[in-house]
Amino acid sequence: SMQCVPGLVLALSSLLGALALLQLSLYLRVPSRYGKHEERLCRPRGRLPARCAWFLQELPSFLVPALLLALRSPPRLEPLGCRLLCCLFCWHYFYRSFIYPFFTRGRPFPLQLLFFGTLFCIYNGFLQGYYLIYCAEYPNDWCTDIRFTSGLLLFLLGMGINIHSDLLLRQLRKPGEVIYKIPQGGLFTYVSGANYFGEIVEWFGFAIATWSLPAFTFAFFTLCCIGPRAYHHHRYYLKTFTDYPKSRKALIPFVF
Ligand code: NDX
Repeated sequence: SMQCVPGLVLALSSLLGALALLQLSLYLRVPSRYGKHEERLCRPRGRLPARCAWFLQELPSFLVPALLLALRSPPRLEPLGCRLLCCLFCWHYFYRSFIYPFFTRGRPFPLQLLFFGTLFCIYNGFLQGYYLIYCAEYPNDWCTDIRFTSGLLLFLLGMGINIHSDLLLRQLRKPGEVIYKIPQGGLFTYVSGANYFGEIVEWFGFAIATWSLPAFTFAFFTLCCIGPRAYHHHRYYLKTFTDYPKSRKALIPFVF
């Protein structure tokens, strides 16, 4: 049966960190080509409806850690912290693969990015799940540690902001519509990338709660992946809408 190989965790985390830097260098200047940044010329054959694409792409990040948690023998019952943290991760990806896609009104998603996105979700789902189920060691009172409690609070706050902002974006369109409007309400009052801000807070909260290399590396990856995207969304809005609110920032309220 599977065991903890610390070198594997280190290697997979390092590669994830390297991918994060690669993303940063790729996407600071040009945005990743999906949603509002997709080239208009793209052939419709190279795309899948947003609903299927987000479901397929995000599902492995739910399934892989859930299976690792369920199938570990002997089952890991102690400490409670490990299972709780693994469940938090699965909970987010349950939302992202079973609830978010069902309601999305997004444009069809490019197959090529879907392929890489799926690979990424398998990779990261394995890394986070494997670490928490097979490697992590927490004292039995981890659930009352300030890192666990403050991290959990940030995670929940970020998830709340993320889900609320996803909802506000969705309500900008009637079913079947594919136009872009100025997002209003919630944290969109302050930033163009409110959903991204929530997601970043969420994963840094998760990193603090797990206090682990894989989770901090994933939070950093998220920052490098959707941070630049928030900046490109912001520029797109400024270019497209002359009446775009001048005080709104790209990603971090009042700052940037
Ligand atoms: N999926 C994370 N990299 C990504 C897919 C793309 O979960 O090759 C990472 C995730 C993947 C990426 C994933 C990993 C890296 C990849 C990348 C593609 C290339 C890259 C594979 C897996 C890569 C290397 C080099 C390392 C190999 O029509 P539409 O779609 O624009 O409609 C949108 C709508 N909307 C509006 N409607 C009306 N008016 C407006 N003004 C509107 N603005 C937006 O709202 C959508 O239907 C919806 C949301 O749009 P948008 O653009 O704000 O968010 P989106 O980027 O689609 O993300 C959706 C949610 C969001 O909550 C975000 O936080 C979360 O997913 N997310 C997204 C990306 C990554 C991620 C989280 C993470 O890293 N944790």
